[in-house]
Amino acid sequence: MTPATTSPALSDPPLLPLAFGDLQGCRTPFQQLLAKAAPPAGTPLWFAGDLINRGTESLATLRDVIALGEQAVPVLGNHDLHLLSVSAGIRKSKKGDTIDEILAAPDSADLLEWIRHRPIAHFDNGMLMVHAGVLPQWDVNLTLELADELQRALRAPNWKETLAGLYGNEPNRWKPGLKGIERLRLTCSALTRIRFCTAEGTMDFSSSGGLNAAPPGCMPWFDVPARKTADVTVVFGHWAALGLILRDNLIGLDSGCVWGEQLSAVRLAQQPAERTLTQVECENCRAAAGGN
Ligand SMILES: [Mn+2]
Repeated sequence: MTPATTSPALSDPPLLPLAFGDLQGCRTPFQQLLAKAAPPAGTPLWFAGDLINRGTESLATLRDVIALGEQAVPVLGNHDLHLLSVSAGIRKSKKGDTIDEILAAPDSADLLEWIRHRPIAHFDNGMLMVHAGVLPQWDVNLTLELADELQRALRAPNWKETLAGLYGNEPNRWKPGLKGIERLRLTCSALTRIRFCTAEGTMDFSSSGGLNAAPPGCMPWFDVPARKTADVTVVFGHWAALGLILRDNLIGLDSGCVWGEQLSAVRLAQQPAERTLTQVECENCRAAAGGN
């Protein structure tokens, strides 16, 4: 006879993160989506980058995310880096940008400091989040190592010099021997800008369209055969023209909120069947005509 057992006080399972697509300053859809998804208190809220720009409420959106404290886990996107570059005098503001209100805020320096110290990649429980994508030769460990190099460079005293050196399309292909600013630029291009590349992982930035707009010889970065991050689930944003994409090992979250489409959030269960999608429609959140 087995001794009677009382159920041990099982600790509650860890809360599954809820991952959001690119907010881009669309505060009302964000608040609506958060209310609709109604995650349990303390749920980690992941953000796939580009918290700000193009939408009408960049400053308030940024403040909302910062107010979440450690509950918020954002990675840096190209628009977030663009804001830092404009603030540092490295780049000029573009038509359609909605970052002036952040730059003009009384606590602008604190806001920019917070952005500059966000990670470039985040990995937990088999989920790898980056803003745009990864190169096929990179496994999770190498991706995190390269992201760490880049985020440390952006936190160093000479961060402006680094940031100024991150712009440009070359090198467009990974080589283990890459060093210095070229290595950082390649890392930044892949993690925050990539959409299409060749089977060999050579990035092509000429198209921001959907699957039917691949440059000759190119495919989406995630469809490269034998991609070394295929053994985890990659969570990303950035590619509004692609729209929401849900595969067992791939979660593309930019469903074009700022373009009047939807804002999406996915509960990041390990088992694909247990993942849940919540969406809200987005209207009138884009500030003015501008590029992507
Ligand atoms: Mn982006």
